[in-house]
Amino acid sequence: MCSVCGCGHGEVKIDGKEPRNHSHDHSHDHSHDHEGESEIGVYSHAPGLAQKRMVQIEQDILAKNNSYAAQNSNLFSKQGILALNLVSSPGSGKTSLLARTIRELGKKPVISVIEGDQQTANDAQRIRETGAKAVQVNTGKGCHLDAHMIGHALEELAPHDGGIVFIENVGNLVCPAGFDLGEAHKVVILSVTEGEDKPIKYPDMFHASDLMLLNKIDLLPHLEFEVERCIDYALRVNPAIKILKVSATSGEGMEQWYEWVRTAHKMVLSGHPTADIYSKTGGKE
Ligand SMILES: Nc1nc2c(ncn2[C@@H]2O[C@H](COP(=O)(O)OP(=O)(O)O)[C@@H](O)[C@H]2O)c(=O)[nH]1
Ligand SMILES: [Mg+2]
Ligand SMILES: [Zn+2]
Ligand SMILES: [Zn+2]
Repeated sequence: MCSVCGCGHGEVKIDGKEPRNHSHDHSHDHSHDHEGESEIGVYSHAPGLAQKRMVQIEQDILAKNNSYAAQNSNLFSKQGILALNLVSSPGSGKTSLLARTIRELGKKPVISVIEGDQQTANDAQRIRETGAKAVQVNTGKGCHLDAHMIGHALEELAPHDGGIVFIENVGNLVCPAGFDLGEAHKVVILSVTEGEDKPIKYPDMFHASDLMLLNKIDLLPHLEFEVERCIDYALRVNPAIKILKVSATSGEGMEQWYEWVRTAHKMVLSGHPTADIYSKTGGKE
């Protein structure tokens, strides 16, 4: 849980600018108390802060986040949009995987992307090179995206009805697990260069995700990475998690991922609840 990440609202930038409508006449009608939120960031760093007060602050942050997440989720369901929240540690291949996915899934459904990073607009630029619309959210010192930032990013993105919105979270396997962005599913990407014990080191993230993509499998011949052990660890923390082995570089296994995305998209379009559609087939391939 992240109440000490210093996510001050003054620092958040959407495509390099202050979020639009920050005179508080938001088109998405979340009730705002930005000053209060910034204060929380400051208070949380105060030495000697009582444990009880910390817990209260965390609960307040999450309650506020959940109400923004509900608004995002309503917007997605009203527009028939599948929203997927991609989470991982830095460098596991999220942007590479997204760029390939956009190129190979084709023009329909229309895909657009919200890119989260502390600094730089590099990833949004990489996505735009595929022809897809992308908005960059820079979180400054903040180490996760929250639902409020996503609300503002959606104002800029104006996603297509019936489309897919991919959200690339800040590279961090800890606090993004606790922040619902209004997405249908969290998808955790773990690359084989990171070690097979990540699921038990960061169980909250693997527990919160419906799908795990084990990426960079093209490198397996060069590594001592035990795939089966990694899968066992993931299933230990989340018996319902679906696991696919992929390589964003070679393309191996990517078709299964596209199939998963297409099925999730169909579920949204047909108005079915999407939360546990894969649990029936969960587990190993
Ligand atoms: N060998 C290999 N390298 C990959 C693969 N996917 C990504 N990479 C490389 O891993 C590095 C980080 O990738 P990037 O997409 O920026 O990761 P992100 O930080 O999660 O967005 C880059 O050098 C990519 O070329 C893969 O499947 N196989
Ligand atoms: Mg990236
Ligand atoms: Zn706002
Ligand atoms: Zn954080």
